[in-house]
Amino acid sequence: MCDTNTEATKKKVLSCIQPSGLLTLGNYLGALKSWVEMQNDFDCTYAVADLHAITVRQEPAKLRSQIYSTFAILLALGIDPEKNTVFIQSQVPEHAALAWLLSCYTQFGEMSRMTQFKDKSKKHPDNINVGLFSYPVLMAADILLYKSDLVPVGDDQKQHLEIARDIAIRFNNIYGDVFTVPEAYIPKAGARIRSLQDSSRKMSKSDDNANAWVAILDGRDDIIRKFKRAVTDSGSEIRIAEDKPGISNLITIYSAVTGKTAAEVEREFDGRGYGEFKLAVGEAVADELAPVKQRHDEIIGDKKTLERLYKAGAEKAESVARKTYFKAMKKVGFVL
Ligand code: AQP
Repeated sequence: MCDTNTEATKKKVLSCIQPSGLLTLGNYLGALKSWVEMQNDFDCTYAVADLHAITVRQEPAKLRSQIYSTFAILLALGIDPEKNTVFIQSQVPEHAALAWLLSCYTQFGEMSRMTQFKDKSKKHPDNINVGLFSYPVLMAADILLYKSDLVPVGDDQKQHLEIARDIAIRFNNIYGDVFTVPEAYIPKAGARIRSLQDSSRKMSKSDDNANAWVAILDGRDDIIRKFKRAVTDSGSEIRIAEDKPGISNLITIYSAVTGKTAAEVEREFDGRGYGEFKLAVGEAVADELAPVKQRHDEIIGDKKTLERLYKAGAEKAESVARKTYFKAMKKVGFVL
């Protein structure tokens, strides 16, 4: 990326991750690895999106531990809390407050078109709550509070970023230049990782089948066992192909972890069987994740430092968020 960037001219990036389960290899390869890289080129704000996580019912003790753990993983990966703003969303009340304001500038019709709401409603038919429906407005608040220029998005989030842009433009058209209109950013690294048990689905931390995903904090034996059990396809050749979604997924993972291209991986395993390949992928993933787990465990073990860091992160975030929120409130006509 551009090395003429100075601190003052660096573009602002906002990215969030939900503590709705144990973070997976999918979260790591698809998002977190590029978060680490982005901190060198951008002014980054990273949040543990715990408010978003309760659109699906969470067990309180588990949620709390997942929030701590997610925050600790960000630090364990090498995201620098001094250089960036790293915080827990619910500790900055302006997120929920701005979301209410923005929801009054969002049309029911445009929200009804969100495909993720339709998908998640099908997944949780007994809990189709209003928060699940208005989730993109909270996401718009997350983005707009920090005057974010860029938001890294995968395919599943493009529609939500569009809504954030539409809301910002609509608000600015009424009240003047209040919000920065964000752009989508497609990070260089960003593999889409599929479930190890059903290659038609993405690897998801909320998947009930624990063999379908690898947690960043899984131990070596568990990781290798899950890869040994991964579904593969008919035939025995190790190559990327549409009719080989299981093996293609494993090649994607192996190449993301080792830095080898898919063609190099195919050559390396030419003539060797699925069993040997699955073991190699498991070992490579275990090697990659082991230091992250070790560092995470150290951070989690030092509660005082952890607390100091997330409180400092929230203060830093709020000092920016408050300004944007008050500006919007004032424009609308509230008494401050
Ligand atoms: N399988 C994946 N492959 C690549 N990237 C992925 N991401 C998630 N799964 C994969 C990326 O991780 C970032 C954070 O995601 P999130 O936690 O905010 O929500 P999500 O996309 O809904 O992730 P999950 O694991 O599927 O969570 P649940 O099961 O709670 O819905 C995003 O950048 C996402 O693209």
